[in-house]
Amino acid sequence: MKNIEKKVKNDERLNLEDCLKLYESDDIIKIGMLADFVKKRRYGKKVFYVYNQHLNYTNICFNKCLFCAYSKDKTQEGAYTFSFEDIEKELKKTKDYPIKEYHIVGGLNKDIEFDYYFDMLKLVKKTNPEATIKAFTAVEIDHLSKISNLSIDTIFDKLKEAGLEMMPGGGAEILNDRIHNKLFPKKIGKGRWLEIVKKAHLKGIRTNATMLYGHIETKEEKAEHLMTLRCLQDETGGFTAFIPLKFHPKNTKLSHINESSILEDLKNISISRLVLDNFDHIKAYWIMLGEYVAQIALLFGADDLDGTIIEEKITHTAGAMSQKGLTKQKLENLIKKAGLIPTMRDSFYNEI
Ligand code: V47
Ligand code: SF4
Repeated sequence: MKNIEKKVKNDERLNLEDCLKLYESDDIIKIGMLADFVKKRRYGKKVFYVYNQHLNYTNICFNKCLFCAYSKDKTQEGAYTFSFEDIEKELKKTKDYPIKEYHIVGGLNKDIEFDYYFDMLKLVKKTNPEATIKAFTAVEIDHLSKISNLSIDTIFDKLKEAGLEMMPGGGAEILNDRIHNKLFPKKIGKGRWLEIVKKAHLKGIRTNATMLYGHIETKEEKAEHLMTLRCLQDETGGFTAFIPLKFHPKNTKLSHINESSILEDLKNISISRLVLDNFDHIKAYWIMLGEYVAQIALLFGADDLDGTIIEEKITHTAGAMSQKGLTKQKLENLIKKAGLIPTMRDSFYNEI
């Protein structure tokens, strides 16, 4: 730990061995203090949040990831796909709010054609040109390429034309073949996820990156995941934020697994801040962590709380106890009550 502390204070890069040592250590207070030191060195007391809205256009998905409670077959009760009228209705709900970002993701539904994706983005952009469209994970981009027979590069060109400006970080899960084979064999794995994200970066589309933790992964696999992302970031510089995602087991095929502890949640935030030295932002995603753990995470290395969300569906079908959305006031209060300064941002972390 002494050696790691020295490296952190001197702004030196931690290696794989250091990362494993951090995961093996029980000294959460020390790890948290170091991560908070790095966060404060960059941002002082500032904490970012965004006025955003999530739109989950369909929950029909054929991938059947074992950790997912959200996806349904099309004949199952509760299966839905938004018509454009439905999307307009969702957008109308927030017409009086200063939405700065739409986060748009959904399942892989065989009945939706490429034009739907294209026209959906155009509709959203036309309705609110002020907001950034952050849409589709690498998983959806791979699917779009398959159903349209277009190359990934062409898909990006077309989606950019329709209004796509950024991509969320989902679908990475744990970038590891063992986990891929066990938990999401039908979905794209490490190689394809990295290939698509790299292509996005080369097209000038910034993306986030995530890590789904708290299921069957080992410390070594988490460390490998962080190193892989750091390596791609060295190459492209196209990642904006990293978001550790806490696994929620309820209503999934992994419901026998106990939820991660708060200490583990904080450790994942802190270690990602310390190891991902080339990522500007570490997000404490309050939807999955819960409002109050997310608030504590702001003192353990996170500099961002994500946003207002309005209505979250994916984690709430898996038993999340947090609210489905928060007002600007509530987000600001969470930050202020931690002794920090709320800073409203756009998708690219420009202060508003
Ligand atoms: O890829 C699915 C995860 C992800 C469960 O980029 C689950 O700003 C927990 O990527 N328990 C989608 N997690 C969410 C996502 C995201 C969220 C917020 C912000 C951003 C961003 C990205 O949700 C999926 C998967 O890893 N997920 N099921 C579950 N039961
Ligand atoms: Fe489908 Fe995404 Fe759920 Fe996997 S996590 S089953 S890809 S909706």
